Amino acid sequence: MSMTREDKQLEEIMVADLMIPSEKVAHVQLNNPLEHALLVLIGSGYFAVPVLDESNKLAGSISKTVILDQILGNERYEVERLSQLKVHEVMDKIVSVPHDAPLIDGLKAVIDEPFVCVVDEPGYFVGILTRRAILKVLKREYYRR
Ligand code: 4BW
Repeated sequence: MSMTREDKQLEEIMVADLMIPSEKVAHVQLNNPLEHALLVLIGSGYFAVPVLDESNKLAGSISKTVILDQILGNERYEVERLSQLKVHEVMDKIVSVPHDAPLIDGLKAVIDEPFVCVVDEPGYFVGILTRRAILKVLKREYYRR
């Protein structure tokens, strides 16, 4: 009989056990205009989302703040820049964790960031690990012990 996530001890939980799989993660592509990225961010309600290349490898992340900074001119928002600039020109670098890393590696990564991207061995994006997912496991452990 296979062990469910709930049966596992904290030390046995892997990043892949807790991640949101890639098909459920809102994301954008390197060559998308900022206009598209802003629509995805507003439509999804998230503050920041991962950026992927054409082969689904992780390239970075983009946030509402970065986009607004880019279009802020001296006297007005230069909204025309939303169609002129591409995501790869303004995105942030991002850290990632391997899918088979232990939970503690994911926990360390989400101390400073709200989520961390999860990659497989060749570097393909497979999902994200959020603060929320980690905090839920820690809460369960708190009451179990
Ligand atoms: O649309 C939402 N649905 C739910 N259930 N919760 C949401 C939603 N939007 C925000 N939240 C909550 C979550 O608790 O607010 C927190 C901060 O959101 P954020 O950062 O600033 O947009 C959320 O915390 P979290 O689940 O630990 O997620 C941390 C960050 O991970 C989010 C967002 O940048 C990213 N993220 C989470 N789920 C995602 C995602 N990015 C893309 N696709 C997803 N499915």
